[in-house]
Parts: sequence; C-alpha cells; structure tokens
Amino acid sequence: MSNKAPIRVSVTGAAGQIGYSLLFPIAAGHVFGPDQPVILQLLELPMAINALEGVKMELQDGSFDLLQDVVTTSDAEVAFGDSDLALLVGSKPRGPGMERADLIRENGPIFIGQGKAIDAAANPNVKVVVVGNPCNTNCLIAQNQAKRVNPRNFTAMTRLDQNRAESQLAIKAGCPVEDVSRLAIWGNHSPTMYPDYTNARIGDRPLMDVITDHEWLDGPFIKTVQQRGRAIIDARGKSSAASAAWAAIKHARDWARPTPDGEWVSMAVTSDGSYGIPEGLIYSFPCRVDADGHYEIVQGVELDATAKARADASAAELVSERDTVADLLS
Ligand code: NAX
Repeated sequence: MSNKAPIRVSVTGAAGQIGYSLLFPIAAGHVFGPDQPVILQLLELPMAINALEGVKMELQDGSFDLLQDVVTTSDAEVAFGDSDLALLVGSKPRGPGMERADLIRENGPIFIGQGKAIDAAANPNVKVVVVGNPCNTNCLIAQNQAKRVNPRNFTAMTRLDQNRAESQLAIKAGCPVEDVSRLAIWGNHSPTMYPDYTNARIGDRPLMDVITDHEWLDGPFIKTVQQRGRAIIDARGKSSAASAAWAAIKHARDWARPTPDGEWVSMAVTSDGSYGIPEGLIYSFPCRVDADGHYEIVQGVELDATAKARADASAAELVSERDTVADLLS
C-alpha cells in the first residue's frame, strides 16, 4: 500500500466508448506508475449518468489497489475540483453530412464551459489533454477561458497519429515498433496532419536508409496514417476507441516522465513561433519532456521544402479553424 497523496484525474465523456477503455488503465497505474494512488473524477451529461454509474460499478469490481475513489457527476466544477490531470474526451461526434466547420461550431461551446470550470476549480498546475474533436481548436477554446492556468498546460492529442505511423513503419521495415523513433506528427489532428518520416530512425539508422521504398513513404504511408480513422469506422462501424484511449494514456504518461534519450513525443501544444508556425495555435510538434514534467518543442529539426509545405498547410487549416471560432475566443 502506497502512502503517497492521490493524484486527481478528471475525465469528461467518461461513459463514452473511449472513456470505457481509458479509465481502467489509469486505475491500474499505467499513467503514474504502480505506487501512485489516483482518484477518478468523471463527468457526463445528465442523460448518460446512469451509464456512468455502471462504469463506476465496474471500476469498483476491478478492485484496483491504486484507485482511492470514483466521483461521478454532471457538474463540471465538481469533476475538475483540485484536478491534477484533466482528460477532455466528451464532445459530440460528427454526424452524417456535417462539415468540419459545423462540428467546430457545435463543440466549441462545450469547451468554453469546461475551460471556465477548470479555471474555477482545478489545481492551477493541472495538465490538460484534449481528445474530443476537433481537439486542437477545442483545446484553444478551453485554454482561452482558463486564465489562472499556464497556457503551456493545455495540450491536444496527436499521439494516436504517432502510434499509427510508427506501427505502419515497423510493419514495412519488419522490425519491432520499439525500434522506430523520432517519427513526429506536425499540425492538426485531421487529414492535413503531416507524419514526418524524413527525420525518423530505425534503431540507430535513418529510417529512409532502411525503408528504401521512398514512393511508399511519400504516398501510401502518409495517406494510410491520415485516413486511418476513416478506415477504422468503415471496418468496425464505430470510431477508434481502445487505440485512442491507449494513446491518451501514453500522452499523459509521457508528459509526466523524462523522454528517453534520442526519442520524441508528438503533442499538440501552443506554438511559440517555432518553425514559422503562427504563435498561439495548438499545433502538434515533436516534443521532449524533462524530469520535472515540462515539455519543450524540439528545435533544429530539418524539414525539406515538401515537408515544410505540408507542415504549413496544416497550420493554415488551424488558422482557418481559429477564424471560425473567433467569437468564442474573445
Ligand atoms: P462517444 O460518443 O462514445 O462518447 C462521448 C461521451 O461524451 C458521451 O458519453 C457523451 O454523453 C459525453 N459528452 C458529450 N458532451 C459532453 C459534455 N458537454 N460534458 C461531458 N460529457 C459529454 O465518443 P468517443 O468515441 O468516446 O469519442 C470521444 C471524442 O474523441 C470524439 O469527439 C471523437 O471524435 C474524439 N476522438 C479523438 C481522437 C484523437 O486522436 N484526438 C481519436 C478518437 C476519437 O475520434
């Protein structure tokens, strides 16, 4: 039995499909380690509270040594009370015929309310991971409301895209996925995102020396990663859930521990103008985390003209998303 103080983890949309796969690994210690107790503070819409009570029963039935309490609520300030880590998963899915801009307008207000509640109730050092789509712009909206929290503490998740890309490269190279490093996602969590393979490595060799089929890298590889969400929906009839939950676990875990030597983690963070990306956008960069849990955008990554154009195109999409919600940012 650990005598450490518990860490409070808030999860929104906790009765949804990602929530269902996300809560159990947190309770099992996959984010903060095997001797760190946690309290789960779960937010749902009133109509999903019954379902959430069922999830709570299952968490209790897991008999997790590290799980000290499970709070279920429809009140965002209760869910974010003294929160140390907030995983913002809940949002409306894209309906048939809905354009991306419609989705942004539909979901934006959710993140105004949650940003305000984080500002009012969370630990001022809370770390926020936005998963609910369009996650980069939702993150921007919530960040804008939470003046008490350092803007650096707001991130959006592109880790699923990194994981997808690493796996495709490992399959192509015929190597274990752990041998693939420095594959970075640049930009928006959308089909414009750019999985930069040009700086990736396999073991201690440049990836492009190992995978010599550069046409595959530049075409089918990028397309597979960019369109993977759609492929999962077509195959499963539902959007990615367990893989998305696992990506959120890895994002949060890797933000709480030093990044191993020679590796990068992709996180959508506030642009400081690095690589000419407009300041203030929530943009996915290769990052490294230090022993205190602070991340830095990796500097000096060489992007050739094609890669830079792709990174810029995704930034342009984010600028247009920001314009779409301009009235929600004032
Ligand atoms: P579900 O529809 O299964 O679950 C969403 C849950 O959120 C529902 O239970 C709903 O009641 C709840 N909810 C909605 N509005 C809420 C609010 N204002 N406060 C609290 N709870 C609220 O969706 P799921 O498959 O779990 O996906 C959740 C979100 O993740 C979606 O926006 C989805 O697009 C996004 N994704 C993001 C990914 C990423 O890589 N960033 C990948 C997977 C996923 O597509």
